[in-house]
Amino acid sequence: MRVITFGTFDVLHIGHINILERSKALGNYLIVGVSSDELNFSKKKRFPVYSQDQRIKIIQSLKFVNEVFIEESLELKRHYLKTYSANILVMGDDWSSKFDEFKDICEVRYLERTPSISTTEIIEIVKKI
Ligand code: C2G
Repeated sequence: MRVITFGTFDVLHIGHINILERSKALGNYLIVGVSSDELNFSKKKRFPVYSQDQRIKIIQSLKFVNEVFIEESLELKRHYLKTYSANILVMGDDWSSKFDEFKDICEVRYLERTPSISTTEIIEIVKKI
């Protein structure tokens, strides 16, 4: 089974590792769409701390990740799901119901987020040090 997931994965933390590990466990081939710097800027009005090349290299080096590509646009989900022949789309439950429209071409699963950690929180903590 080919599993696909998407994310920014900026300032990699245990919540990212947990969801990638659990995603892989749902199948045997894990594909990760890492959002581009431009996509982040358009969504959040700031660039990620780590550049897209760094984020891609980090995600590629994880043992449970098989393939990585750049997610250029949120509007291209269906295209990516088809291009990578995904059987299962996984996202954290902060995205609950947001991708249900793709249930016609693959299974859509929302996994529980790891509590009490996020990139934004890490940035705030580091700022205070
Ligand atoms: N995540 C998690 N637990 C946390 C933090 C994040 O399970 N404590 C999950 C999110 O739910 C998401 C993945 O880790 O599924 C990546 O999170 P982000 O890097 O914050 O990605 P996001 O900005 O949600 O980008 O097309 C969708 C976007 O590209 C998703």
